Amino acid sequence: MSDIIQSTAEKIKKLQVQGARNVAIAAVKAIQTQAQQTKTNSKKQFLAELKQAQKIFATTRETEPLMRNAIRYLITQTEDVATEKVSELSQIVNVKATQFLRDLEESKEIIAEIGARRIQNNSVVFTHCHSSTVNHLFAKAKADGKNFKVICTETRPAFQGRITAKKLVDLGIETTFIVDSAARTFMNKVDAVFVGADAITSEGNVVNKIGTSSIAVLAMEARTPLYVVTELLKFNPETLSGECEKIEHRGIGEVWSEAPDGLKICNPAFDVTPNRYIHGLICEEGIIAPQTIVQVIKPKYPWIL
Ligand code: RUB
Repeated sequence: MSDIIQSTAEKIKKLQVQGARNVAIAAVKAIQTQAQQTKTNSKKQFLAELKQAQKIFATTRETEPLMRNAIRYLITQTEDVATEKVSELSQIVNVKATQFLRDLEESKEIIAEIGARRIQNNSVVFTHCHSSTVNHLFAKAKADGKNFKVICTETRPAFQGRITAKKLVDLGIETTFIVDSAARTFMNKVDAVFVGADAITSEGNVVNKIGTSSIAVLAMEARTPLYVVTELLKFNPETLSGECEKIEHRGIGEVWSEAPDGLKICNPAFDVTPNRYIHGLICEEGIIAPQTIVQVIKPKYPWIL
């Protein structure tokens, strides 16, 4: 197993690489590098090495179907080619990985373009955690000349909201940073909520950073639309056949590093927002009802099902 797989997996586990997109991109790039450096000398060995990497990445962060889909795509594309030559297989991985990353980048641009239209001039929007896709949408709205303010939660326990806040300040967007429990206090002053996604189920329920579902309830109570800003490839195909998306539980030290002995601490990283709380999924195919995810994904990414 090449070092690049181990070291990338470690970075993902430790949140040095954060957010579903960045996690998937890091895993794809690591596999691409491994394929270039491979010392295997048969197709069987080459595929076994890819599958070993797939196994390692699957244990890094459980709730990341974009990463799983990306790796599965690379493996099936490689399995399907007729050649037995390792040099050609390694070239296939290179080409497919490059293409996958380019398509992902293109989706991000399309999503930002569509989503930015839902930010009204002189409005206030709300976000939670750090989603690179949501941030890109905000950057696009700003570049389009929209004047708007953002309210951003700190996002306990790992404070990913600080990443969002720093980036928004750098973009020159007026941002107010609040503790998670202040969300209800501010919701009445908000015109729209934009959050990212880690996973989408076949029913159109969305798994995102812990606290998202509470924010969705607050948004509904305040009649504020909540948009999920996401690439379609965060869909988990296993949910179609009845599997539930697994919710990652992280170390308790993230919550309280010097907790008293005997205290039980629980640290789920994500929660599920049911489709009825979601005004729309802003994805590369447009703004869609979450319940239509399977219909929309089928023609676009038939390989995923
Ligand atoms: C990050 C998180 C983000 C999604 C979407 O959680 O929940 O909202 O991953 O991000 P963590 P992106 O910090 O635990 O990875 O839009 O960048 O894919």
